[in-house]
Amino acid sequence: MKNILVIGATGQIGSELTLELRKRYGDDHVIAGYIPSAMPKGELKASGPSAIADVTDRQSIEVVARQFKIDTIYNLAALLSVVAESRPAMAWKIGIDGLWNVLEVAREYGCAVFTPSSIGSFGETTPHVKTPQDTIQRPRTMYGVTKVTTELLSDYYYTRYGVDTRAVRFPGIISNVTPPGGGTTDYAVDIYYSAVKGEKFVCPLKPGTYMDMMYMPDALNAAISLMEAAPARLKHRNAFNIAAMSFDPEQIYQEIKKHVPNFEMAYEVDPLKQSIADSWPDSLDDTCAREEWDWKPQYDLESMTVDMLEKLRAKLNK
Ligand code: VAH
Repeated sequence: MKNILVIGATGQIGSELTLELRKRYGDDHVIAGYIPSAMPKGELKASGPSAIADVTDRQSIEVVARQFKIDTIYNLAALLSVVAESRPAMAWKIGIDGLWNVLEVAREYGCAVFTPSSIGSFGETTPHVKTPQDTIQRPRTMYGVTKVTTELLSDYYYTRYGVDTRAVRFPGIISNVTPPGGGTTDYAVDIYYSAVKGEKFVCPLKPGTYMDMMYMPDALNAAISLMEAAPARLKHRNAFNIAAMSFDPEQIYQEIKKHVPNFEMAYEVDPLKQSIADSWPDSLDDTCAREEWDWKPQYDLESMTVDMLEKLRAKLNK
């Protein structure tokens, strides 16, 4: 039976991942790791155990690993791309000094580790369309620098010490539960909230800005399926390209308008977000994930939009 620690369990991915892992492995087998400034609340708090696990404090992770006999760590502690540009030192401290602590504890206690990378690990010189699994990665954002370093350090711990590290390169993730915080792709979540509230949406990215996106249920399934995959099949480890859909602001706007005919959108380009988005791929080639661990998304823009609007209407009507 697995005993799992989710570091960053109160974040956008962590909060839903923790609940999904509890469904699959049992509430008591999944520890919600948190920091005092972001305590678990609601269902996350009520559905299972939680403990302080500050990725920048190695001892706090070690105590949890020992106390709960942890054998798998999902490390989701990170600053996202826009915030990381304003706090580069903190982004490195959490992303890399934190990762070092996680990998050292994993080495000592025999834990498998999932630390996601991102399409943000690619840069201007990466082929933008159908970005290959193995290609140039020269990002110019601090977020991207931490994600490429995450991939290299995680692979190092696998090849040098045999630590079972695995990861995916997440695209922009769209969720109806926990709002995103400080990302370039946040617009693709905010637009649904504006539509449901009957507000005009002001888009920070210009038309034609294509990025890979994914609905949260697919993102959670990718992380868990990869960690359950037979190790012998994996030719890659850190990190797999995964893809579900690629769209620009105009396409997601038109898809929502099918359900909210009077929905309006205007453009007010945010230069930092635009420059980051322009440096990222338009679409990824995820053949390796499909071949090595049977990755397959369930949602596309049409089905995600139906579900997002339905879930947000229900949530906002409560
Ligand atoms: C961001 N949502 O925008 C995150 C993610 C690929 C996008 O890394 O920074």
